[in-house]
Amino acid sequence: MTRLTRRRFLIGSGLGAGAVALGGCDLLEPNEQTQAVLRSAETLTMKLQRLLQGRGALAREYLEADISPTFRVNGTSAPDSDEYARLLEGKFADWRLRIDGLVERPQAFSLAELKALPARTQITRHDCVEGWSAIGKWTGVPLGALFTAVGIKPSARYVVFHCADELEKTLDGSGRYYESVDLIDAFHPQTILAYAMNGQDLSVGHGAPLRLRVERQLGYKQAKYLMRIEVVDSFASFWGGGGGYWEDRGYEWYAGI
Ligand SMILES: Nc1nc2c(c(=O)[nH]1)N[C@H]1C(S)=C(S)[C@@H](COP(=O)(O)O)O[C@H]1N2
Ligand SMILES: [Mo]
Repeated sequence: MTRLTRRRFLIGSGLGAGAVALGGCDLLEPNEQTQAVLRSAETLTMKLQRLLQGRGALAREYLEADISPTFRVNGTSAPDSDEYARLLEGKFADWRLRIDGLVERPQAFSLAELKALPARTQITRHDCVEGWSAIGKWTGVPLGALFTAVGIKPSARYVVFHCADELEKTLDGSGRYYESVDLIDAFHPQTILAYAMNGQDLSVGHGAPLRLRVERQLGYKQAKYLMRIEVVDSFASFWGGGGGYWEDRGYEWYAGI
């Protein structure tokens, strides 16, 4: 009888738990190599789980009374393209958020369509690397819900946010603002595409008509003036390859806080 069938026999024969346990112990052949592998796998699982749980944890949320009376406008304060001027003029009725790349059903959402979806409101602290912070209330659509609607392909790994503004004027367009996050942040419950701030439509300064809020990361990840969301398996081919405007200029891609 092989060891495996003997164990099956013991379990299947209706013997008491003690007998099964004893049989189980009996069967364990101390093999140092196997045990080392099991131990290292366990350590890896634990580390990964801690890492993932850490990444999944919520950012602190504040009370209405904590909202900062003033919230700085930083970086671009108004995209200066003709296209943006036209969209603003039309109160963004012609603006569309395109979602494409590695998705099953590429789609373009109007602002009205986004506002009709279930919303989330959160009061959080924005921390800019330049050394200032402000607490604001953000309302928008959870990014994960949009991805559930368009369907993410199995090869998807990152989400690239394309913005309307050029922060640096360059001939090749490399000064256009963009950002990216991985799928853990994309599906984080506090990752929203915000169309309102402190209970009002997003102002031009703060990123009208739509901006990203990814609350476990620093200010430069909070891309304003969203035009297009592209799901990709790598961001290496975008501009400097760093995954964002500031990343291409030396900042960290994962700007955790
Ligand atoms: N499109 C775009 N998004 C952007 C920026 C920018 O210049 N353009 N600046 C970033 C930086 S550094 C910060 S701190 C915040 C500022 O957001 P606020 O203007 O609403 O304060 O937006 C981020 N997102
Ligand atoms: Mo910033």
